[in-house]
Amino acid sequence: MWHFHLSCNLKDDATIQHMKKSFLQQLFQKRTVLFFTALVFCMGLQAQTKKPNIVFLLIDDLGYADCGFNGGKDILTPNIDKLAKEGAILKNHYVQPVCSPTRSALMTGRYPTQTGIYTVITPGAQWGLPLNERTLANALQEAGYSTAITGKWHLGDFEKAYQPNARGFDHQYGHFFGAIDYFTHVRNNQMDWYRNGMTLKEEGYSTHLVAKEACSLIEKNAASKPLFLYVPFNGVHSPFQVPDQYTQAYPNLEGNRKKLAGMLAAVDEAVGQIVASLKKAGMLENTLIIFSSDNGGPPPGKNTPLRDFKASIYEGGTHAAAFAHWPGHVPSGKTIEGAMHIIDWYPTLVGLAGGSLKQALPIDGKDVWPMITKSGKSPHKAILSVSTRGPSQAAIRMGDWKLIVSDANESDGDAQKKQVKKYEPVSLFNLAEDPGESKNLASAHPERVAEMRKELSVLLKNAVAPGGK
Ligand SMILES: [Ca+2]
Repeated sequence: MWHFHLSCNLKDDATIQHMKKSFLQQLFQKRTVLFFTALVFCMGLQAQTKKPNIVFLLIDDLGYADCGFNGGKDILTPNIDKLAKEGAILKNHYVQPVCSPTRSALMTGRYPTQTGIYTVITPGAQWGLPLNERTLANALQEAGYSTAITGKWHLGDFEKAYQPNARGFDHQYGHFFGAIDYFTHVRNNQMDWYRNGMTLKEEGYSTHLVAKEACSLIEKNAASKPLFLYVPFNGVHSPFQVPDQYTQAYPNLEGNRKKLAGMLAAVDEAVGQIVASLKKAGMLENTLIIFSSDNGGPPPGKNTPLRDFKASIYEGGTHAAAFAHWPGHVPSGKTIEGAMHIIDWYPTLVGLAGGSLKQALPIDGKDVWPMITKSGKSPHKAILSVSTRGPSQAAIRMGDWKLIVSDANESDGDAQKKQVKKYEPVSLFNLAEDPGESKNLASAHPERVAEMRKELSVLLKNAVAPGGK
């Protein structure tokens, strides 16, 4: 101001008025710029601290190589592929070899060795996810989320206390077991279709119904609490059933492969509808979408180049097609090579939700957010895969190496029963050079085998007995 007055003495009135005006304009502009800069900064902070919605799409029995984004050639999955391309492909995302153990691992952040869920919980079973387990839905509910499951639970239903509404879900819709009839929703002559634990008689193809409920929950939830929506589709699990319109695009495929193509096309359409609902509700920009299979595909699913199928602890059983999508947060168009397990989502999602990880039971999973958004490096020294037979048949991955120790020639519930002497007592593979696990290098690397066996025995120490026994 002082300099302004001094210089003004040398000017005529018009010039002085102009300079005054110009100075005030500049001052106003600077203040305006400062104000908006501060506003944008505050909005940025608010955006950073705003809790993301979480939509977890779990596909049942999807083959590793059946979607276009992961090498599939003969089935059209445009909606899934678009999301994968916009997000980051999780190239080494491990799951358990069958349904219930993967679901319990996701829900608890703990390996089957801790929960006792090594194998499938069958209809009428008098057991389920132990009631002392805290679920991902419990943790997110405590963090202020509204929580919903639309699809397959598969963690026990024999008492209300085991059903989703008692395990942290505000809303439940869908079925409690696997392999339901897609049209009648019956399994073993019993209706397996519920809303909030009450049996429902509904017309419709289950993939359509699961998507419709998911979309309706998204649209009702808009501008309300942050949402955790768990969508475990029963597609593309057998029985191979789909409305004819979905198979018409596949004149070159035959039999169950053709049906599977149609079933996956219906799931792809459903994923597109869910994304469209998130967009319509104005939620897409603040939603983390995770996509994974619950285990490798059984035939006629394809797991190329991985060895074997569902129910196996070879990669074809436990290595899932997966990606994460969140605009501006998950890097777009990237492939993350670091290895992770589905147990990792528990601490990762609870962390993103600002929830508490303080709990009585120890968590095996690790926060993979730094890996996904920055380093690409796995936080794990070792990742465990346990067979449906329990700890006597297990695998461990450390870096590029995988060790399998087995007490039997086959896995239980083997999807490729004709194979005999499938497992040797000890096998070692280099997955970087041999992703198809064709060359057992155990005898050539005795020291590595000893080191990995030691690590495996640490992970299997104190393994609990199988549930239901
Ligand atoms: Ca499955």
